[in-house]
Amino acid sequence: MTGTYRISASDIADQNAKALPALQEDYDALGRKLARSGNDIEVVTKAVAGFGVAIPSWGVGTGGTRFARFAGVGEPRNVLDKLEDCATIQKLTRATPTVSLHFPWDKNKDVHAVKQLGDELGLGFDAVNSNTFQDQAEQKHSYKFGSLTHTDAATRAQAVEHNLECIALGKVLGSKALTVWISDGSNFAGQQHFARALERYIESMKAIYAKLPDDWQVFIEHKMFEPAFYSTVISDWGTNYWAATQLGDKARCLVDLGHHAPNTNIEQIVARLIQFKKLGGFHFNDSKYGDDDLDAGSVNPFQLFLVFNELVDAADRGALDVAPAYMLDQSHNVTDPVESLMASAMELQRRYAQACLIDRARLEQAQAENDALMALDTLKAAFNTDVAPILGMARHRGGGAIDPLGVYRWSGYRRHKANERPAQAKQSAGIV
Ligand code: LRH
Ligand code: MN
Repeated sequence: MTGTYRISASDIADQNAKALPALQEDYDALGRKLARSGNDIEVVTKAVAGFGVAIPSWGVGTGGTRFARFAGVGEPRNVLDKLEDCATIQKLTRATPTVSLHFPWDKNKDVHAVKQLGDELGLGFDAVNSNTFQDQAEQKHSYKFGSLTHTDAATRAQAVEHNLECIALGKVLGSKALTVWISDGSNFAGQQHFARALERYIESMKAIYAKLPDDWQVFIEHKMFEPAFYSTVISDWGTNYWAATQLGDKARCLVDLGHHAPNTNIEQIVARLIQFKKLGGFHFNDSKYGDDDLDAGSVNPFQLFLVFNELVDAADRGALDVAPAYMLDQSHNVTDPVESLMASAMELQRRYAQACLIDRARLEQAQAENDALMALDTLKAAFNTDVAPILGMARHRGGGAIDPLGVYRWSGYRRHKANERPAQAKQSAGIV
């Protein structure tokens, strides 16, 4: 797109040249330290270089809550602007090669133009997300009382039709999965019949599943509450798992970390879904209270590390039948979304790299001998290892920035976008 500022490869190379000597020194020192415990730093660096997480298109603009959304400067105006920002995150971190779009938020008059820009920017498209939790202007039937589980058959059919449209858009983009999160539920006891609502859900999902291309998956996303505040139809991993078994092999469970009660043992849910061969993927974020959609690892980094411990353990045991889809799902209300998404992608890499450093023989022995202290100490030894040199070297070798945040701020990217993208008048509320 003419007149669009992009950070250049030579900008990154120039900045890296200054940072490389220190990085190399730290990398060599860490390599010697890890070698003493039998770890080859190059193995972990390669693993990190191969790690990718999808950017949520809806996370690139400033987010908000029901109370307010305080737009920043240079906000993306449409899906094409969003792709430019996603490409900047990938260019600097080399950790986010794909984007997950949300329809109709990312509707564009020509989806082929979206695909073309994605190709030009070297971005792929991960799962597409349907949206039957809001009413669109021209919509015939309202989703106020539900969508795929609505008591009215015409409303359910409309919701099914929307999901089929998302699949059609995804096929053009090269996506291989549809994520279905529905807000269906109730606010009062007695308002909804629990069993009948779930039966209607399965009936609707079967209609969507029947039209899923052979090489696609459908991810079912559970959530404890919000916007429904008494009951939610797909409220927990158990219901999610059962629904996925009712649909078939292409249906798998998506774990959004913020969709559980505080202090839920999410890593155990992950271990179960892996064991039951129904883990489909993740929406990574963090939370302290509800579905806060905060930056991954910003509240409970140890939990994030423990989730990756389950994933690496399963991969080592050959128990991961399908590679899970890694996606971020965050709302950036008070930070520059590009900075938060870069930090979050690198945080995932950090916890993954640390999980790769766990001495699994030592852990297994401690578990066999019920040596609880040694078991935790073995995990903490990896969690407390500063793997920043590994992440920096993986980025540098991949053509990314050794210091993404530093280069991003040095480039004045946001200022350039403020000039290119006139501020949109309306102050609104809501997550996007
Ligand atoms: C629901 C959710 C879902 C998206 C939405 C933006 O809370 O996590 O994944 O559709 O956020
Ligand atoms: Mn989510």
